[in-house]
Amino acid sequence: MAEKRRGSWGEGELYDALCLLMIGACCWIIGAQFHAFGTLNHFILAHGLSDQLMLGFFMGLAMIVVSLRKSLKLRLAMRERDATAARAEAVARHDALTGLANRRLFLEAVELSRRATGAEPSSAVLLVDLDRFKPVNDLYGHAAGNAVLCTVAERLDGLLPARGVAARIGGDEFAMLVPLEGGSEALARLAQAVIGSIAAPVLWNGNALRVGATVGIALITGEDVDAEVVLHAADLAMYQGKKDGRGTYRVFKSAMDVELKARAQLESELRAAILNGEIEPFYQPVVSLPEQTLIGVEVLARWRHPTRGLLAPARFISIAEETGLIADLSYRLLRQACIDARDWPAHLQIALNISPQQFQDTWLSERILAILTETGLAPNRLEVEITETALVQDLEAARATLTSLQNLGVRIALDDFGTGYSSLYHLRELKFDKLKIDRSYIDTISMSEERAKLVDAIIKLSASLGLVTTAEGIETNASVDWLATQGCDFGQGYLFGAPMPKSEIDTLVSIDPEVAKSCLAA
Ligand code: G
Ligand code: G
Ligand code: MN
Repeated sequence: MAEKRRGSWGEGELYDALCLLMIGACCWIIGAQFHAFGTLNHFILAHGLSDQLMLGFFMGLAMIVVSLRKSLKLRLAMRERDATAARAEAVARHDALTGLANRRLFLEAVELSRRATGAEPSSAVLLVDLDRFKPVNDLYGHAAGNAVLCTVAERLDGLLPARGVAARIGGDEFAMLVPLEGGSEALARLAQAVIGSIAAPVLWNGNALRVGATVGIALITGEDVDAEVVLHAADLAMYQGKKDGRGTYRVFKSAMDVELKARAQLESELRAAILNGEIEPFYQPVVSLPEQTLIGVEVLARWRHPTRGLLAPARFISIAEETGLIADLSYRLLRQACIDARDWPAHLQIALNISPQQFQDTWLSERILAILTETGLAPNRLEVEITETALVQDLEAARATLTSLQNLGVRIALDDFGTGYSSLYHLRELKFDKLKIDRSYIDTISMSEERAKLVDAIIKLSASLGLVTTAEGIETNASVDWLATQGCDFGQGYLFGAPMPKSEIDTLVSIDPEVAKSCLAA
């Protein structure tokens, strides 16, 4: 299309040409009027030039100017087109925000490197995933997030060895392609330097923004099928690093692939299991102290897997959390627990564990209320257990969610107390109803005087804030007696009963309280 147009007259060009021809003709008329051609005839030429010839000469001159102009314009247009194409190409292969290579260009570079590699790896890919980037974006806004990304890009670029490529391959995901010149030690040093440099705060509008990085490394070998495979391997290694506690680096090992496939399998099974009702509530007795009478239960998820048997939450809760299935799982569990609890004496309470992800949902209390209304369970029979991880993201949002739940009459327990990192801070800032002392403290009461003093201090602290206290993981008569003496209000643990299915807890609640007490202690 463009080729065809180049040779023919464009719009306006014909008009330009006619104008120039007119100007040529005018020059001739003026020249003839003033006898300018006579002088020319006299000096240059022996024979007289006819007027017609002079007219032809001026018209021809005009035509030459026309075609010169046209070719000049064409050349300019072509140059501009090439520049635009080059610019478009650069844009398509670079990240607009940071100016680093984008995923496409990076994959091309990895592919080139892979093809040039023999049996021994000669280069490596470092996948750099930012930790805690989302809170920066959420708390300070996108401009702050962008500032962090640009700074990270600069720092990576600064660490890049000669002939390396740095790229931004996703929202908060960066990658480096580096030659393996200094061996695995140099690679480890580079990974460490990347983690260290990204951990340094980014100054933005007077704020020190802090993110971290987890690095996954994959060596490029000739055996890799293509660049995507290399990147996937680095991704698996990075994922392992996140699991091992962030701010670290891991080098890909083929075992990771096996583990990840097993996890993907479990994930798809879990999806179906939730829909099929394979996740069922187990109930662990909670007793009052010092009477040791049953006052309620904690709801604990169990997966009745068709082939693998009864699975503990440690096997599937984290998967449910990472895949967003946790809310569905949890609400189904709550609905079942509410239905089960309707058969029990009305003073028995149920305690439900809520994940940090669910706590981010601003409709949490509405959803819980809907289930209570639907099943007819009184809100004051429900207790929600949250861990401190649920509170660190956004304190104001947490406060609003806590308050709206408490306004329904639902009580809030702070679970696993003593394992978080800012327990006192959250106790001061937010209003809870109960504090559950983590099992690890109760285990060690009998070990030393210091441990006992610590548990005693937690009980006193809780009382002074107007909260009641539950001790988790009670296994011996000695610890229950000691806890009761210190003023601990409630107890939970194998001494009173392990988590059990509905049929067993039904039996326990249906018998006479005094008999039940001896059953619990047995
Ligand atoms: O029952 P067990 O001790 O294996 O439970 C281990 C952990 O799993 C407990 O600390 C508990 O907090 C968690 N857990 C059990 N059920 C649920 C649930 O329904 N939702 C969430 N978020 N966590 C649960
Ligand atoms: O963190 P959370 O309170 O949700 O943990 C409860 C879990 O602790 C239950 O799933 C149960 O398997 C486990 N548990 C309950 N009682 C005891 C106990 O007495 N000793 C030990 N070791 N674990 C217990
Ligand atoms: Mn709990």
